Amino acid sequence: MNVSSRKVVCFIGVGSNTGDPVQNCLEALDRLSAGETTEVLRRSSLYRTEPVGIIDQPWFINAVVEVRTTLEAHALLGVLQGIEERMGRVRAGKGGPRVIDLDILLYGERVIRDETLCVPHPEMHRRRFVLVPLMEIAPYVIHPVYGISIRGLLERLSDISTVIPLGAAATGR
Ligand code: PH2
Ligand code: MG
Ligand code: MG
Repeated sequence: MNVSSRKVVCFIGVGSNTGDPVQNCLEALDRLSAGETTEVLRRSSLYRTEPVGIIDQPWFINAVVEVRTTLEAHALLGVLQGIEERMGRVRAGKGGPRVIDLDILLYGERVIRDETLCVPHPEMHRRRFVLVPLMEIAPYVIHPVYGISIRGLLERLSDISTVIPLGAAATGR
């Protein structure tokens, strides 16, 4: 196979807690599906989640999506940041309210640590709002740093913040 056409399966975290967070997440998913370089394979349910970190902010809607891409990891990050910008994201303080947040959780089995990108996402194994949706679509995927499945990470998790699946009726899909 030609190296340039090799595809990598990735998992992307989707989150929003301003405006209409359900619509914002669905719009981001539509934009990812429409992209020529990203093919959406599966998506989790949407979840209503208690804020983690800065707790004095609105609850989030979170989801995780499995994507196959021809893009190299930094190029994928650029595509995600482009979607965030076009959806009106303004880069305010770290961890505060946002119209849309698209994070690369896993990029195949690659481990990347540089100034612009940390993959696997450095917080993913600690966050219930990531692991619960990921468990829904990828329970057996192994975290390439810890060598533990998503199911295993969730069993060991100490984060007890609330994560509630939204009924299918609420999302209209
Ligand atoms: N994102 C954060 C900080 N805290 N809490 C929840 N529930 N969901 C998020 O997506 C989230 C958060 C920073 O990216
Ligand atoms: Mg984030
Ligand atoms: Mg982010």
